This record gives sequence, structure tokens and C-alpha cells, in this order.
Amino acid sequence: MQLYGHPFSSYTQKALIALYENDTPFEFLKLSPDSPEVYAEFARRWPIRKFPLLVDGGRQVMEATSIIEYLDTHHPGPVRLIPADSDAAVDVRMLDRFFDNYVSTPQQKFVYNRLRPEADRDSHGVKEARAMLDTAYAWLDGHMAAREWAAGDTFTLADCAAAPALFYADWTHAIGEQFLNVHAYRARLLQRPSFARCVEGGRPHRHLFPLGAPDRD
Ligand SMILES: N[C@@H](CCC(=O)N[C@@H](CS)C(=O)NCC(=O)O)C(=O)O
Repeated sequence: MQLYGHPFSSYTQKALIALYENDTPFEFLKLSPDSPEVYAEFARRWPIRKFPLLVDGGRQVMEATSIIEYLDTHHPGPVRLIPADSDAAVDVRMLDRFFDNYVSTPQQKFVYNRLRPEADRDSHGVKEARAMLDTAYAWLDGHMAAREWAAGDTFTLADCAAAPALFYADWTHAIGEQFLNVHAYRARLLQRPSFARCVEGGRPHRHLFPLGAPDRD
């Protein structure tokens, strides 16, 4: 299998966590200006040009969530990231949507806004994104009060989504000090070996963070 992505990209890390959790063999195809031919093949395969993208022989899978679903179906390992119980899986998928839609998406709004020319910036959109993050942090704090991982006792797809989402969201718009459960969860995610490996992989690229990476984590 081949995974197209970038080590500093949150959604690439989401897929990498799943691969690392089960020690699944794959080749990483880094999207970088140094390898225009890799990017050209990626863009040919997926004109939407959002990464990661997984290629497995004749099959290609877009979207980090779908990549994790695909791995769990076709290359399962000891760590099952989607529960076999279909009702438990509903919760996992619901929480995966929460982290993508209400943490990652507003976080990316800040980043993409900063990358725009000053005259094209969207201050109203950023204000809305900030409010969304605050609401998401508050909801998550209550949700995590009695949980180790997002969907309960075991590490799942939802935690693969949560780890990079909360990692970068806290850099972008700090999680309030009062949200102790969210801070504790983020710290647990940072200690998880699969995500710790992603953080190390991204470390040399911190200068790319458009909002300025803090000197921590
Ligand atoms: N919905 C996609 C989102 C992927 C995404 O936003 N990827 C970012 C990197 S973290 C990207 O491709 N950015 C490049 C761009 O927007 O041009 C997924 O879940 O995989």
C-alpha cells in the first residue's frame, strides 16, 4: 500500500495513526515541492487534491475516515479501530464526525484564512470558527468526564480523528484552562505511541505552521 500525504498534515496523521497502531506495512509518498512527480500523480489520481490518499493495488481510497475504515476491513490488525458491534460503531463514527466537523474544520479555517492575501481574509468566518471551537471544547469536556478514549475504554477511529484535531486546535485557539478533561485527553493522545510518532514526524516541519507553532508539545 502507498499513502500520499505530508507528515505535518493533520488528516495525514489521522490515517498514519491507524497504520502505526497495527504496524501495517505501507510506503509513504511525501507530497513536497522536492518531488513534483509524486504530487502530479497524486493530483491525477484525486483532482480534489486533499490528502491523505491511500492506494492499495487497483483500489484507491480518499478521505482519512474512509482510509481507516478500509484498513480495518481489508488489513485488520490486533487494534480494531471500528468496533465489531454495529451499535458501538455508530458512536465511534458519530464522534469521528464531531472531531472532523467541529474541531478540525474550524481549526483549518484559521490556517487557510492566514494563508490568503490580506485583502481576501474572512474575519467573520474566523470569528465563527473561534465560537465553534469554544462550543466544541465545552461539549467535549463534559463528554470526556468519564471516558479514557472518545468512545469509551478502547482507542478507536474517533481517537485517530481527535489526536491531530486537538493537537493543532490548541495551538490555533487555546483550549480554555477550565476544560480539564479536554486537556487530560489531549495529553493522553500525545502519549499514545502511534500519535507520538506522528508528532515526531511532523516536528521538522513546524516552521510551516502559518500561525506560528508554540514552543511546546
Ligand atoms: N476531508 C478530508 C480533509 C483532508 C484535508 O483537509 N487535508 C489537508 C491537509 S491536512 C489538505 O489536503 N490541504 C491541502 C489543500 O487544501 O490544498 C479528509 O478527511 O481526508
